Amino acid sequence: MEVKNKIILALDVNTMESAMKIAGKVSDYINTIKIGYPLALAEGLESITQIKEEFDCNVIADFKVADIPETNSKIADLTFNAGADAVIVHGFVGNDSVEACLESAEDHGKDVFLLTEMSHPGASRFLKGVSEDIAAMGVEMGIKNYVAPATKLDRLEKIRNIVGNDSFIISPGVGAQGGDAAKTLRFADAVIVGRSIYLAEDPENVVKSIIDGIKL
Ligand code: NUP
Repeated sequence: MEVKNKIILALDVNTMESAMKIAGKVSDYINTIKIGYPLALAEGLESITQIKEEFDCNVIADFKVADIPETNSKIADLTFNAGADAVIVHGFVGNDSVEACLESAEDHGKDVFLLTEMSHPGASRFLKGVSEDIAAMGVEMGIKNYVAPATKLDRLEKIRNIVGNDSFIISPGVGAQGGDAAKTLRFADAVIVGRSIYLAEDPENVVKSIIDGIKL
């Protein structure tokens, strides 16, 4: 996926109105938007279709799909049919569940991002212990797209070493969760930024300053 300025906007707002407004303010700089449960549950899968139509951007559906293979297939099919270019899938559920999403992605000509370790402190309790295995499973399965945390650079680096330089890593946790964009991009290909942009009085300015910080 080609991510303009290496920034993915996490559009975790509750109404289509504010989603459109915020995306509109940064659309000169951002071509990839991540839509997760907040917007999709509030406004339906239509939110994916509408954002894609309005901004002609990449849409990553952050549904952290984590069910049995048969259910995962249905979730992935519905997500891709709504227009998402990629879906984020949990790795801890195992290879058959992930494979179901990969098959759906292949049928639709879309992508899967495999979630390895998460960015919040609580992820250290369970996920940290298995995230390197999850990344290794992804490599065995031929997966090229990964999610790994910007808040734990040592973990991000480890996961980069496992998935290799030809894989594409997107990294959440920059800004509100304390991660730094430039440092994160030493190991990741793009950063995911939500609250620091969509809660800002001037979202465009925040995006511009992230871009300046990355160039340093
Ligand atoms: O490990 C993860 N951490 C994380 O924050 C995996 C994620 N998908 N996310 C998502 O990234 C989270 O749900 C939110 O949409 C975004 C980060 O937003 P913010 O902390 O910049 O507001």
